[in-house]
Amino acid sequence: MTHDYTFLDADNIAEYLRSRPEVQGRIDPDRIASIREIGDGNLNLVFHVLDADQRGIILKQSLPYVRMTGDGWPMTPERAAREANSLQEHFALTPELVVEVVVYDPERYILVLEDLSDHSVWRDALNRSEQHFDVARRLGSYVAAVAVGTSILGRDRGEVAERIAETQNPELCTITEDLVFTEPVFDIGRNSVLPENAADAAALTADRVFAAAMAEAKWRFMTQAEALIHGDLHTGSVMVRGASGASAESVKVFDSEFAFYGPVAFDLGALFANYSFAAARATALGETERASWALSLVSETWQAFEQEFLRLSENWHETNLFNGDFARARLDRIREESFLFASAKMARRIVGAAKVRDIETLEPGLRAPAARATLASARALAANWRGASDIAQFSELVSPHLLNS
Ligand code: SR1
Ligand code: MG
Repeated sequence: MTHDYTFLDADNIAEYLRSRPEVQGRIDPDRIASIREIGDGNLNLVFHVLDADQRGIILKQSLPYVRMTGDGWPMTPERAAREANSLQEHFALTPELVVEVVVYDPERYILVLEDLSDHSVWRDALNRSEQHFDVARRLGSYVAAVAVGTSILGRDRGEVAERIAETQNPELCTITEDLVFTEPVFDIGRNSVLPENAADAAALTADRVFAAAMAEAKWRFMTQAEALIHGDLHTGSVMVRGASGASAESVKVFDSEFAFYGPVAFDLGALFANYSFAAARATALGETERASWALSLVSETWQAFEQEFLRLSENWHETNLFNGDFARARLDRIREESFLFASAKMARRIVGAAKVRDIETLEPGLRAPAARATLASARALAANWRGASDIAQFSELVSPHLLNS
């Protein structure tokens, strides 16, 4: 396959930086000391570049295919524009919680990002059994800021109409529609589980309640253009800085190439599912207290989301019809949808094509029970998401599976 733009590599990065005046003052392209490829996601190239004064920068480039599978799965590199655009909009709303885009290069699909190499990917920190406090709270307020600040609740309706048109992201949304909603129910040949989990996967496939829930989730994902959501807000899309056992010094959301105008609850559900993976892993490793802590993050994020959403509702765009009662009714709907989307996100990471290291790096004797517990949790949420009126119900539904009692 031929491509009409040059991919970044260690031999051409200095020259590239020299060609970008926007990076002057942030890094010296004539004194590059190190270049490391640090991309560990499913899609892109990511480089960390340091100069001789230890000043750094991140370069992220979209490939015209899915990195996870190679060039047999073509994918629009325009996703980099979606990411740059959404990061900039989210940064304007909550600069302390979103990575800064230094410059976006639409010809080579490159984002130059602030250097966060003193941070860890939160998933990696969790997988090292670390505990960074107050991250979940800050993520709840980030989701609320986006929910209001990019929607007709916080912006002029004409501007929102323009943004909905500008931020269409059908190729990436199709990945989600296939991998997250359809394929956990209908395997098209990309699914896999350990032999020990074959019966669990078969039970999921046979579960008509789960299938009906995934149909509803997919429909809502495809039709509810509420806000410019992140679209892939798992713990691998969050960086944290600071010592384990203390409040995080810094929390930064990144990697929003799946952003589009969609349901706010999709981002919350992604977080809740990933907290559940952390709990399943901790339980597998015998870390009982840490497992409970991981699951408690669901309430921490939700309460912060709710509090910030209600605070913003006092002064949002229209407070006549969209009054306090309306805000609370929205929260009721978002809560139950977050359970629904969490169910989808949990099942897809166990049976589907793109898995998570939380579970995958457990040795098979521990992995199979953790995967089984996660699937059972996904099915419990799918059977009970409607009318979920209290965030504590999330834990009540999944604790019997994810925690050792
Ligand atoms: C082909 S991309 C697979 C997955 O990686 C991303 O993180 C998204 O979750 C996507 O579904
Ligand atoms: Mg990603």
